Amino acid sequence: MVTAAASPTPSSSATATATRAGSPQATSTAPPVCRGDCNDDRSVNVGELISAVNIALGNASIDTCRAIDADGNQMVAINELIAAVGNALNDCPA
Ligand SMILES: [Ca+2]
Ligand SMILES: [Ca+2]
Repeated sequence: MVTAAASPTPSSSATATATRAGSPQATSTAPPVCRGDCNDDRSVNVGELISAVNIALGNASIDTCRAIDADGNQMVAINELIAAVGNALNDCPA
């Protein structure tokens, strides 16, 4: 009597633990967000305005300039562009 107890069980114990660390929120002591200031240097330059326009047109990802998105809806509206232009012409809010 042959007892075929050959059970090739591939022990696939690959536990993929994807821990998502790090919140995208800034520190609580940060000054007010300077609308359109993509690189967070407290000023809005022409390049950042162009980035904002490109996002508004759908030619660039919102990830290229999160600072332009005031309401966080992943899109750039006219009022957000105007705010960025205002910060470019004047100074960022302290
Ligand atoms: Ca800037
Ligand atoms: Ca928006």
